[in-house]
Amino acid sequence: MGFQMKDFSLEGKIALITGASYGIGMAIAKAYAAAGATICFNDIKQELVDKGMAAYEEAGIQAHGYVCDVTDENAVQKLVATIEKEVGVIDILVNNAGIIRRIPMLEMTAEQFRQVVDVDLNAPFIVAKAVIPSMIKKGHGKIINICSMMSELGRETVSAYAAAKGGLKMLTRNICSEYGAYNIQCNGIGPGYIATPQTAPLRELQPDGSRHPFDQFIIAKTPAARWGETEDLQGPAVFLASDASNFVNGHVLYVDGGILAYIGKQPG
Ligand code: NAP
Ligand code: GCO
Repeated sequence: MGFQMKDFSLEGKIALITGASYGIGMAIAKAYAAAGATICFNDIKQELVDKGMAAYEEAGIQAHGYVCDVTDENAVQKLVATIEKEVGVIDILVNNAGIIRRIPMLEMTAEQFRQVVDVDLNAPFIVAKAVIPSMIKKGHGKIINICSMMSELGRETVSAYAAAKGGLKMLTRNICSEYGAYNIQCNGIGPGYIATPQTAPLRELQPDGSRHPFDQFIIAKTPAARWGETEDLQGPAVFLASDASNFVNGHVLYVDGGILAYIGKQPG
């Protein structure tokens, strides 16, 4: 059977998007709901889950929200068991929850480094490990890891984040290698610089009203000449969750307005 538009549909699918009470996770969840999926999400605090639930309701989406720290393996196992009981087996997992700490490496403590790696790398392992057994039984599954420009590039102050997101790219390839034979596709999305609260400090206006130097730097570095919006990630996320991408596995899809393709503005 050749291509049909319904290959992009997520009708009847159950998706878990971690840390999706705002930002990139919520934009992806809204796109999945529009494509027909049932949305489950978690966040680390009750206030965030409440805020997320209210936003989904306002958008006409009946989401299932749970409090769960993705670094706590017991809590994650319980979360997945609860979703299976209350909603059904998870067809699509998006490992979105993440943190960043912008501290020069020589000033960063080993504990701070570990915290970032714990949320951005260990947690995707923990959540994927919790959902894969039921995906194997069901005969299919999609795992999408939210990577970063820092899966490929380094920069001052983000050593832990870059180490974790680079590791997440390799975890993506390894899950593909280990479970591809069970019809599980594990891919990554590498967002470019996206306007969310996580990047707000990099976009703050200066006391004289001018744009933050980092903001100007990103505009100059991006062929699209703008920051990304969370909506820019919606189409790629639906594609990677849908049957249209069933032979795409172990890939990181960079959604970056062209940053990784560009050497940078020539002088003069
Ligand atoms: P974000 O500020 O990174 O937040 C994601 C959500 O995860 C927040 O609600 C956060 O709660 C939650 N979270 C943090 N630790 C958690 C834990 N242990 N358990 C459960 N939830 C936890 O938002 P974002 O900018 O939308 O980023 C989403 C993902 O995209 C992250 O993985 C990020 O690294 C990645 N990313 C972002 C950009 C960008 O430009 N914004 C670019 C590339 C990749 P709190 O609010 O309490 O922290
Ligand atoms: C930073 C940023 C980034 C982005 C993103 C890029 O301080 O450089 O926060 O790391 O958020 O992950 O893809």
